[in-house]
Amino acid sequence: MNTSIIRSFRDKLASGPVLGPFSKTTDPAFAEVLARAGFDYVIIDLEHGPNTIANAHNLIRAVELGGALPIIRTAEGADWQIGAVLDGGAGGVQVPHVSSAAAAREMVEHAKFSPLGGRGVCRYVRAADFSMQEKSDYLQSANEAILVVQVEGKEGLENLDEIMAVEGVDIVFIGPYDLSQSLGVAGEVDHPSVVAAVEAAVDAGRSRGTVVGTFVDTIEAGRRWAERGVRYISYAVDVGILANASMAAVAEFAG
Ligand code: 3PY
Ligand code: MG
Repeated sequence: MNTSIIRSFRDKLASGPVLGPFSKTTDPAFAEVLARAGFDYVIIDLEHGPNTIANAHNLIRAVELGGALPIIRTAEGADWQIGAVLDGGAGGVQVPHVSSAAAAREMVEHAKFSPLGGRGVCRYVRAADFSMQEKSDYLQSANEAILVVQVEGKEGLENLDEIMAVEGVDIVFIGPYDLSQSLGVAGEVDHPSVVAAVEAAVDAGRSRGTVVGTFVDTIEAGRRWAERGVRYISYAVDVGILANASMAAVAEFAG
């Protein structure tokens, strides 16, 4: 775990916006490219995509090497992955499908050491420099890792205020795709009901002082949401960025 990257990320997040892609590739070279390109963070995705805990540890190393914050999105219902990736040195975890304050509190319990939570303690892990870090320093600084909870369904929206109030949650991320499905307009992330839900979350975040995040497929949408007050912008997915650049090259060559 690289505390200086976490601290500079927190500093930038305080005024925002921060920008980062999801990554579904398995080769650390791709994760390193994203980080070196200047994104503030990279989300290594264990919810969708082929990555495992073992190669997530190497992807975390690669993102750190490129100077960005490595965040891992855990798979739905796989709360055990939270401690496993933090042990690997993740600078943050992002948990999908959180729909109540009780569920958000449970994630804090998994992600934080005492007094904030009850994360399983082991210092023979990469995050503690394999036991070379001073014990109390490790147990304290480990709690600086970022916790993002994804609210992406009707029930979560109903409980948004209570979820935002949970101590230990740094960012409440609205997942527009799952939300669009939950609102009966699957895939229509620009549908007025989805847009209104994200706007309401931004307003709730502003009045509570909670950072709100969301996903966008385009930079244009990212700028729009940033202007509206979203401070954690997740822009696209590495394979999609590669697909767009590849198709554009083919089209340009064809003339
Ligand atoms: C969603 O939109 O549902 C996400 O989880 C982010 O892409
Ligand atoms: Mg989702």
